[in-house]
Amino acid sequence: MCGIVAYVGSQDAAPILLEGLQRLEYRGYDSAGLAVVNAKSLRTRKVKGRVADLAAVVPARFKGGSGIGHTRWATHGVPSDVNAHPHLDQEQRIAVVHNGIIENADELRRRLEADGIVFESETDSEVLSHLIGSTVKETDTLEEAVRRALKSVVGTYGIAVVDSHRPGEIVVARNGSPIVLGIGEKEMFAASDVAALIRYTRQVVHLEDGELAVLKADGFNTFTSDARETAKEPFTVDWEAGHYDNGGYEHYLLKEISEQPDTVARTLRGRLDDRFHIAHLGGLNMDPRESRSFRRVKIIGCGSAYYSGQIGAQLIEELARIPADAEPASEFRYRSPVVEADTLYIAISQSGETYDTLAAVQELKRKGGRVLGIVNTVGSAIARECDGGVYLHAGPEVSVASTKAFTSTAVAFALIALHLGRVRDLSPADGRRICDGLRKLPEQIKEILTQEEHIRTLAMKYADAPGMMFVGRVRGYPVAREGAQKLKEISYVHAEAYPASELKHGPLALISPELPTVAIVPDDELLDKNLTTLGEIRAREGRILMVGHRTADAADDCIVVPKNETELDPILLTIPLQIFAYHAAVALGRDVDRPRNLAKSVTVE
Ligand code: HGA
Repeated sequence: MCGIVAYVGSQDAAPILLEGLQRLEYRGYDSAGLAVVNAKSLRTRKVKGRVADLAAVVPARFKGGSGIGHTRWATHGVPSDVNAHPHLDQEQRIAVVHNGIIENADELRRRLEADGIVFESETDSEVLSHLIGSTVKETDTLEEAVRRALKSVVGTYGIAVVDSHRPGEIVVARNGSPIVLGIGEKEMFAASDVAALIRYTRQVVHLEDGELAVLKADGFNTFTSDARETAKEPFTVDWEAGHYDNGGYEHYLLKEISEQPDTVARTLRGRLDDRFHIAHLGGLNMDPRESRSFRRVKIIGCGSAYYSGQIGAQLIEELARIPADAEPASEFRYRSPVVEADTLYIAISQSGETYDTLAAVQELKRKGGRVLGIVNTVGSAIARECDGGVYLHAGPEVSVASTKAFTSTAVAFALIALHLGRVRDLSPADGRRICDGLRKLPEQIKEILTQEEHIRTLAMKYADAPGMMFVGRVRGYPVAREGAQKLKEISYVHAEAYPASELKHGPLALISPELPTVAIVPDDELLDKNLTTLGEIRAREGRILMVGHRTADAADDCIVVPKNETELDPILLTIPLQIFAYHAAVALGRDVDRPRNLAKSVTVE
């Protein structure tokens, strides 16, 4: 998704903006641009392509102590130099970068054109620079011009604005698309993601929807949309610049897969109680009586977060015996959901800014629902919006495809399920069994990682298949779905996931030597049924790669993972599928960390 960086201070803005934009590259984009203000003049550069292409056209002496930069992921108008941000007003006084979508852009454009304004680009965003440009002449401050202009805008935005008549000042505003301020020593930063700021400062402030901020070298002020000043408490981000490096790995994705023994340990740290065999999750903000009061759990998330939610639902049903299910947040928000007082809602988002999930949380809150968040980014919008929750502490996830955040989310669900179970009917013995199982996970993930070479060989063997089927039963089904998702998104090989029990009801017709099947076959009470399914695939000459706790004659190839407690096995079964997808993508020469058409945190609808 688009990225925004802004700087005001005593240094030249351009190198800082370019460095910040580079840090946002992981989010996916198609063009980049920047504008700096120097001695009352505005200088801009923008290109279709990478940040490196932008850096190549920015002259070495590009003076200006304040500026704004942008990486664009086109929603309105093709990726091109002209459509790249920043956009200027008619008099080339104002420059604006924008993340989000202006829904009434057509109507505003017609109005502005009727007033004689000529548009340069096809974007919805350009209406903002013209609106602000035509207002700024009538106002005393830039902030007032931005506030007035935004009153006629319908849609989502995170924006940063500079005015060549006011060097040394930047105005930012947020509605549905993140803006975070970074506080430096006699300099201020703003960005759509802390990744862009972390090299310069770890003191940050998140803007709320409807808020504006004025940044100057010596500080900042924040305001509501009706000009009331708001008090904001900065907090310290515990991620470091080094967390964003690739650590010597060829790809971030491989780095993040390999980090999982450590990231899982961090998700668990300090949360397992050996005396009462329960999970300590202070962030849930619920006493035991409240924790007991729910009769249902509804989990929402998008993409891999949704699949980890399916693992979570299974864990909660098994350990706490509360009916639980997961649903895509993107669907949930639009179907006018019935929100019940005795349902506990859990929203999942790595970035904490996923627009569809945030909108679903806001709808739930409007209807009085109790919502917990499982989020990786501390202080993010979803974390702030929820009544409580669990932070993953997995460190920044840079690669577009989720791996370590997926696994840590499943672990967080195991902790929630243990907690909800132990305040209900889960026995201390079972509580201890789950605590012990959770503790074993990091070592067992290490064991799986030692099989990378074996899995790489298998990935190369299967990578040229035109498509793959992934099947699993009950606990294995979300694992199959995530395995198929990982393969699709980074290798572009078509993959379908089905409950193994459904094969006979339709998709078995597809099975042939050309369509291999990845079968998730844990050693659980469904083992025999799963082995029967393998026999049925085999009888249709389907090739089988089995992922489970043993080998089987019916399978052509097997990946054997260490056994944990049955309820926790899905967490481990997913790891080889991440490695498989990674090596299939590498074998096919794909852009592993930045798959085509995708973006990291999806902050537009
Ligand atoms: N609508 C704007 C910005 C798109 C965006 O925020 N993408 O993540 C455009 O198309 O330029």
